[in-house]
Amino acid sequence: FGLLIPSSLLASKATRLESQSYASQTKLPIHPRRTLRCMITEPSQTIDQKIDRRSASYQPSIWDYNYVQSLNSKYAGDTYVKRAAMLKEDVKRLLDQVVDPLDGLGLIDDLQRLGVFYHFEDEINRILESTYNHINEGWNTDEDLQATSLKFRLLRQHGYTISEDVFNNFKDKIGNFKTYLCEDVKGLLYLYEASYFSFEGERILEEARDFATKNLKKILNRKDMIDDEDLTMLVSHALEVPTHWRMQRLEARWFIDMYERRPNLSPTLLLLAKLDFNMVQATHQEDLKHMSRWWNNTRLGQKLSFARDRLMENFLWTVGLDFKPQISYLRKNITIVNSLITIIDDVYDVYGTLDELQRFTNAVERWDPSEMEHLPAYMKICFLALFNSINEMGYDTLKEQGVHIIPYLQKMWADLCKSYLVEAKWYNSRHTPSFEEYMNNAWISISATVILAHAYVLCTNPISCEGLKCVEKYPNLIRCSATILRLADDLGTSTDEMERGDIPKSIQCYMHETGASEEDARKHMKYLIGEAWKKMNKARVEDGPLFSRAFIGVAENLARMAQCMYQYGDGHGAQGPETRDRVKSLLINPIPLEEKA
Ligand code: LA6
Ligand code: MN
Ligand code: MN
Ligand code: MN
Ligand code: MN
Repeated sequence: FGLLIPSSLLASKATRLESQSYASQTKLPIHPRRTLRCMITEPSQTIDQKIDRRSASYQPSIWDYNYVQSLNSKYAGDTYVKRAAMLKEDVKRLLDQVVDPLDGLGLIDDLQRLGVFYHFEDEINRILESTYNHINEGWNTDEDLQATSLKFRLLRQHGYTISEDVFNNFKDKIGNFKTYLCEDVKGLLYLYEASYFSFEGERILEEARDFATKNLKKILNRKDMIDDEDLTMLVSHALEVPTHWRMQRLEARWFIDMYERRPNLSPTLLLLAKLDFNMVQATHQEDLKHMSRWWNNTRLGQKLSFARDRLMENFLWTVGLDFKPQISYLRKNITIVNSLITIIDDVYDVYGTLDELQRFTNAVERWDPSEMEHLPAYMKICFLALFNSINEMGYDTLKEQGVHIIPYLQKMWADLCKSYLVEAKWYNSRHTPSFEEYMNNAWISISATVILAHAYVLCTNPISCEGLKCVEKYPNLIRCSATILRLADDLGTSTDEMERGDIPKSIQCYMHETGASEEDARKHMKYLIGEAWKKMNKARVEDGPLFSRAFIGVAENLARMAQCMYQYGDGHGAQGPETRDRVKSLLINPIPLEEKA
């Protein structure tokens, strides 16, 4: 079977084949092995009745199709484009007028948190460049903790080389942070945020994080030390999750409200942030509506009633991966990838028998639709949806760039299915792996490798052979992102998974191996997430030359989105109030704006 045929063609070819053999049944001798019955999809009940299958009792989607289609933001289209362009010019002027470099860095920090930084990349780079050049002439040792921390954080974030030694200025003779700093709330807050940019083994930043965390917690508990309500909110928000780990769009939505409370705010910047948020949201709504029609058309939601019907959540992940309006193409395709992952994961974890799963894995490894004859009806539709969707993405890339990526994407899916099968075998043999044995498989079975491989080809032009080879070897950037997704998912979902019947996950394997309590095991997983972040901080600099900034951002954002989705439990599957509210504030409700005529 040719691999380069777009799915529209494949689909019609398949139906034609089927109807031809159906019509020929009476006239021609049937091939002895390939009987007609294999070609016709059997009603699924005939198999279901015989086999005792697990159920995850997933609820139907709470997001009504017609409701999603009715979303209609007034910020769509060109109406507000001129207005926003004028505001952007005003903000550029603000950036150009900056005299004190520290003011410039403060402004960059605000632009990032407000979610409008992507309009000012040149201006931001210029300010950072000049800050960096100044540093090389010698660090100003009179600078306070807030200034040093901000400088350090922004420079590291943007890939400049800067040593943790800059914080030595704040230590006394025996190497402790100076006592007066314990009451410098802003300094501690900025030190805390900076410490999350550390690499493995950086002792000073490790101490800095402990020192800042401990003292900020103390301050929050003592009302006499902090009478500024806004600062209190900023501190408790940071202690909950540091900015570096937060999903950008949610952070923007939260920070716009915080910024509005600031006494010396720039009204221009505030207005731009609100308007831009609403305009970006309008683009997201269009993407969402498009993908909701796609999902509805596949009818996978109805046909695989045992699986999670979670188009909205699958789309929300993609907003976390990259929110920028111009990359709808990536969001749409990754929504397809996520939807396929979500149902195929349920096939392996919940519904399929070991024998069926073996066959499905085999079909994906061979990437051959003729293997479908060995699959039960529910798997046929699953396989063909996967096969057609991935081939169609491959066709697009071939069309646009002349690069043939299907074998490479197919390998990622085969690796994923093989890792799913390993878990299914463990389940069937009641095997409890060691923590290491579990993780060696689980960082693949969480599907980050598949998501990121697709993201790589979707956001890279031109795609290079070296780049593809590098992704295929799963560099640290991808490994760390995958590890964080796995551990965060286990923290959020394993309680339910144990209840419905699943293999022991990271927490349970660790408890089994070490005798730790569940509480301690969970603490350990959170610690490992922190360590993976440190590795990723390094990887994004080291893998930098091979990958675009856009792709590095997606890999980091996948980790952020994982920590967001599983912050309060299973935000992906369970449809709890947190995800619902997040969907509403990010995708449904615009920020109220008082309009001037
Ligand atoms: C989580 O389900 C799930 F579906 C994923 C594959 C995680 C991320 C997926 C995206 C972005 P579950 P398991 C679609 O907790 O079985 O069932 O690996 O995953 O623990
Ligand atoms: Mn699962
Ligand atoms: Mn699974
Ligand atoms: Mn065969
Ligand atoms: Mn899980």
